[in-house]
Amino acid sequence: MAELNKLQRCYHCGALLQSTDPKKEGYISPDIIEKYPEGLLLCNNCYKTERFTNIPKEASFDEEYTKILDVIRSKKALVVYVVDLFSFEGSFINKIITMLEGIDVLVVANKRDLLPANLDDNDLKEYVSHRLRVAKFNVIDTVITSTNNGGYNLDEMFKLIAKYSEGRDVYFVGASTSGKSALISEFLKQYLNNTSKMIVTYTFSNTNLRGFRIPITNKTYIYETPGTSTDNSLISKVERSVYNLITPKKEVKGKKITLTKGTCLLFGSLACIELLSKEKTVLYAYVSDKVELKSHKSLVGDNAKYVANIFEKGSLKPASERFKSIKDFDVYEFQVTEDGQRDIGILGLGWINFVGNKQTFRICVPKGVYVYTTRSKVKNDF
Ligand SMILES: Nc1nc2c(ncn2[C@@H]2O[C@H](COP(=O)(O)OP(=O)(O)OP(=O)(O)O)[C@@H](O)[C@H]2O)c(=O)[nH]1
Ligand SMILES: [Mg+2]
Repeated sequence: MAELNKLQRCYHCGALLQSTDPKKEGYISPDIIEKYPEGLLLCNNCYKTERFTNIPKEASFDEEYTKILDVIRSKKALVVYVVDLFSFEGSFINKIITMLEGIDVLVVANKRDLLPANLDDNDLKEYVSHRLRVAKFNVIDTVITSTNNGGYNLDEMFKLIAKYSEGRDVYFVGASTSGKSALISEFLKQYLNNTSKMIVTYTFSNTNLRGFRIPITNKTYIYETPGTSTDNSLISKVERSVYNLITPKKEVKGKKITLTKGTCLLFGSLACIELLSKEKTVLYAYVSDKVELKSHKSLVGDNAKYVANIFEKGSLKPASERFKSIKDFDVYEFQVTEDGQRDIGILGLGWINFVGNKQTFRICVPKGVYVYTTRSKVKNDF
């Protein structure tokens, strides 16, 4: 029951949440509180009537893809796991992790150009490897790359693939838009075919899934697999014009902002993070430079109006035609329990970095977009 202290009010009707009397206003089932201790949001009644999706979720998984993973497993192939450093949290799909258990994974952490130039690559490498190992990937090595601006560490990546493939097939796996095709096209620029086989577009057995197959010896190949779903990312939820604005094209520099109790930070007309607790918090926001960042006084107490006022008019850019009314948004509450530098992120949009000090944040995002909190990827001086 102590958990109830965290929950406070239902974000839709504003009733005080309680789990003692189902007939009274603000009732929330105790099992929901136990299941989602990160903090929630809606009384049972609002949950039922509004059908809010209030669970941060991972991307969906295409069952056909298991057929490719089965082959990778049976061959004990080398997996080149491509992750997008800007949208790193989109890289974790439980089913893939489970199916690749015990398989050697070379991690290619791509889009280095989007992170601050002064960041130490070794720290980044350590961060990425650690996170993937904790997720139970069998990481044998990690390389930080970029295909932009003439390429970064691509030769090192090619060397590592040659080193670790050891007569095995190699599969490029990773979320859609992580950069697999871009990396393979860089590979092809320096590739010399010394085999009797051809490069083909290959259809994976018993599937409709296709990708390049490039011979590396007369018996082994590099396979490009289709990207896994990013349907929990903002990039897959907004229209093309908005996608182009939220996807950074160059180095993302942290923008320093101070939040005080009851103020929120707006990310265009797409999301907002509000500080509910009293500790003044300095943060650095990492988003595309096309996303307007603005601090705003919260309209506490009437959430429907609060979100509507901010997003309905779409006055800050970018704004999506698909997300305008309160019903189009999910609202989460995070209570920070860890010390040290933390991130709270909105997948596909960016993240904030701050020092954990038991703050409570309320985060409002387009429905179905994954919101996460982790130890920080890019550290700042506070
Ligand atoms: N900034 C930056 N953008 C990159 C980099 N590599 C790829 N991109 C861009 O990211 C987008 C997706 O790249 P792709 O290579 O098509 O990604 P993919 O993994 O093949 O995606 P799927 O085919 O959907 O699985 C494109 O717009 C690329 O230009 C990089 O190193 N830095
Ligand atoms: Mg591709």
